[in-house]
Amino acid sequence: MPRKILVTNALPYANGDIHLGHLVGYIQADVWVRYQRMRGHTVHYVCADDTHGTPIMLRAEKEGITPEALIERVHGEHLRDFTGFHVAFDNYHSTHSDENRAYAEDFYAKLRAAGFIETRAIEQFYDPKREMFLPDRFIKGDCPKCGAADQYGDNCEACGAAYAPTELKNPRSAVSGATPELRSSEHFFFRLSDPRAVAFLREWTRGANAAGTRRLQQEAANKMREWLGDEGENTLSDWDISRDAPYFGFEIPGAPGKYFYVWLDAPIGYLASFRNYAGKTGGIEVEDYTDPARAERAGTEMVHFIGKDILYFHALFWPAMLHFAGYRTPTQLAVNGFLTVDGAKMSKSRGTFITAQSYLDQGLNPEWLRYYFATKSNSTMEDVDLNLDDMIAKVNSDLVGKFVNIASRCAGFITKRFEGRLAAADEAACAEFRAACESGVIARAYEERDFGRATREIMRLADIANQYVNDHKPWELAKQDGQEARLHQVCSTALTMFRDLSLYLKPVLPATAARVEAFLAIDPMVWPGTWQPLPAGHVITPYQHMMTRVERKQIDALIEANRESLAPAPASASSEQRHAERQQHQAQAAETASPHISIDDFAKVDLRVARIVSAEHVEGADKLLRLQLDIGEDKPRQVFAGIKSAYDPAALVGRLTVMVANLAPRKMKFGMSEGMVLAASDENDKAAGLYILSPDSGARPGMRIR
Ligand code: B3M
Ligand code: ZN
Repeated sequence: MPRKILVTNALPYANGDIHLGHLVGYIQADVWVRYQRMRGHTVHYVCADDTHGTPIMLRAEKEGITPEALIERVHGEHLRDFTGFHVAFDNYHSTHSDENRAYAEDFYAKLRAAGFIETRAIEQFYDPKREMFLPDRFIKGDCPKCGAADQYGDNCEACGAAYAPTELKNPRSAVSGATPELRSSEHFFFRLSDPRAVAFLREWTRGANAAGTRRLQQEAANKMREWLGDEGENTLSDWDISRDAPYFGFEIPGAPGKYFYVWLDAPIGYLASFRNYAGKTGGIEVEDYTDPARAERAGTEMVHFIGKDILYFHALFWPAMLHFAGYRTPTQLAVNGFLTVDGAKMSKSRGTFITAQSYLDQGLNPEWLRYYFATKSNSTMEDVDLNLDDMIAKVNSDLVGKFVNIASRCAGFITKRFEGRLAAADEAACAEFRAACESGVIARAYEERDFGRATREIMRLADIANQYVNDHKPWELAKQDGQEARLHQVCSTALTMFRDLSLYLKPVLPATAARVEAFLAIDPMVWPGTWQPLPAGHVITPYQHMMTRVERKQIDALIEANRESLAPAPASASSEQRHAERQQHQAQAAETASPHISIDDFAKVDLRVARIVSAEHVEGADKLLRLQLDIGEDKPRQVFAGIKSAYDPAALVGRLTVMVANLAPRKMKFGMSEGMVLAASDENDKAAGLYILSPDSGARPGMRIR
C-alpha cells in the first residue's frame, strides 16, 4: 500500500543565516523523504520561513528597510542554502502569507468557540521612549544576585542565576537605553490548563499512530511525562498568544492593536505552505491531510522534523491547537539533537559557527556533509558531533576509498576491452548483496531514521565488494593471456555491486547517484523488491570521476572564513553561546602554556597505511628513492624518501608502510613530493641504520593511523 505523507521541517527564523547546526535536521528529513519516494510512496515535503515577531521588526528598522523587504531577502538566502545542500522541498513558503493568515484566523475562531481563549491583564516592562513592550531578551541590567552589570533579562552570565526581568537592578531597554516601566495590558491566552487539554495531551504524547508507530521518540515521551506531571496533577500553564503593537505579525480579528504571537502562527505555517503548494500544483486534496475524518479515511500521515529545543511547542501547544480547532494531529515527531563541532558548542571566535553559504562558497561538496551527518544519525535526540578530522577520514575512506574506488578500478576495462558491454555477473559472488536486499535490513534502518545503521551496513557491503576486486585482481587478469572472459565477468560483477551501493546511498548522495545512473546508463534507481544484477549485454558509458577527497586544508580554510575576531560577541548572540566562547578562550590560553600537545593537535597529522606500488633510484640524487604510494586514492602519490642508504628499491615494492598524507606538497628538484614516509633512526648513532615502519598484517592501504 503506497503511503501518503506530508513531511515538514522546522521553519527557520527569518533573521539569521542557515548554519550547519540547522542542517542536521534538514538533511535527516530530506534523506528520509528521498528514501520514502524511492519506495514508491507519495511524499509532500514543505517548509517556510518563520517571519514574525519583535526581532525581525527591530532588525528591519536597523537596516532601514521594511520587514517585508527583509523577509523577502532572507527567504531567497535560505532557499539558496537548502538547495545547495540538496534539501529539496516541494515548496518553500512564508508565514507572512495569505494562506497563513487565513489558517491562523480559523484556528483562533475555532479555539475561541470551543472555550479555549481567555483574556487577562498582565504587567510587563514597557520602553517609554520606543513606545513598545519589551521581550525579556531586550531588557538588560545588573544581576539581582551578584550585581554583575549588563546582564540579560532572564539569567546572569557571571553567577548563573535565573530570574524574572522585573528583578533586574537598574533595568534598561536594550532597544533605546531608556529605563523601562511596568505597564499593564490585556493579553489573549490559550487555556492549556483546561482539563480537556491536559487529558488530551496525556493521551496523545503517550500514544501511537494508526500504523502502530509511537508519535514521540522514547526520550521525548519521557520529557513530556515530566512536563505533564502525574495523573490528577495539573502542571500546564495557559499560553500567552498575543502581543501588543508595534509588532510585525497578524492582527487579531476584532482586537485592534493586538497581534498573534509569532509562535502561534509559526507551526500553522506548515499547513499554509502545503495549501500554497496544492494551489500551485493542483490534484492534491489538502483536507485529506488536515481534516481528522478524511485523514483517517485516506490514511495520510503528517510528520514533523524538529530540533529538541522546540519540542515543547510541537508536543504540547501544537497538537492541542490542532485537536481543539478540529484539525488532525501529527502522526509523528522526528526530533534531533543539537550540533557540536569537535565536541564543543559552535563558536564564532573559533570559526566553528559555520554558515551553509560559507561551506558552499569554499567549494566543499555538500554530499560530504550529508554523508557524515547520516553516519552520525541514529533516530534519538542525542547531540550530533561534527568531528572535523573524523569527517575527513570517513568521507575519504568510505566514499572515495571504498565506494567510488570500485567503479574506478573496474570500469576502464569494460570500456577499453569490451566496448562498454557488460558480461553476466557472477551471481554467487553477489550472495551478500542479494541477501541484504531481500532481508530489507537497510530499508528498515532508513525507515526508522537510523541512518548510521544504514550506512554501516552499506559500508559492510562495500568492504565485500572491495574484497572481491582485490581477490580477483582485474589489473592482473588484464595482463594474462586467455583471461578475457574472467576479466569481463569480474568487472561486470563489481559494477553490479557498485550499482547496489549507489542505490542504497542514493537518499544520502542524490547528486552522486544521478552521476552513477548516467555512467551506468540506467533509469533512476528505485528501491528494488527483488535483487537483479545489471543484465549481460547492457552498455555503460565511460567512467567519469565521481567524487574527490576532502583535504584538511579545505576544512582549515572553511574555519578561517567563519572565524570572527575575539572582540566581544555581538548583542544578538545568545548568552549561552557567549558563555561557551569565554570558556573556550580560557582553554586556549591554557593550552599555549603547556609543553604537551592536545589530541586535536595530534589529529591534524593524517597518517595513512600506504602500499609501495613502485620504488626507484632517482638520477642525480644520492640519498633519495622515488616511491609511488597507494593510499586508496584514484592514483598513487609520488613521494621522495631519503632512504636510499638503507633499502634496495626492488625489496620495497608491494610492502605496506606509513605515510603522512596531509603534508603540503613540496616541489623538489626531481618533481613533486606529495607526502612523507616515516622512518626510525638514532640521531646520535647513524651506523645503527634507518628503518621504515610497517603496519601489522591485515592493514589495508588508506587506513587512518591514530
Ligand atoms: N522558527 C525556531 C527558532 O527560530 C522556530 C521554529 C518554528 S517551527 C514551526 O528557534
Ligand atoms: Zn549574577
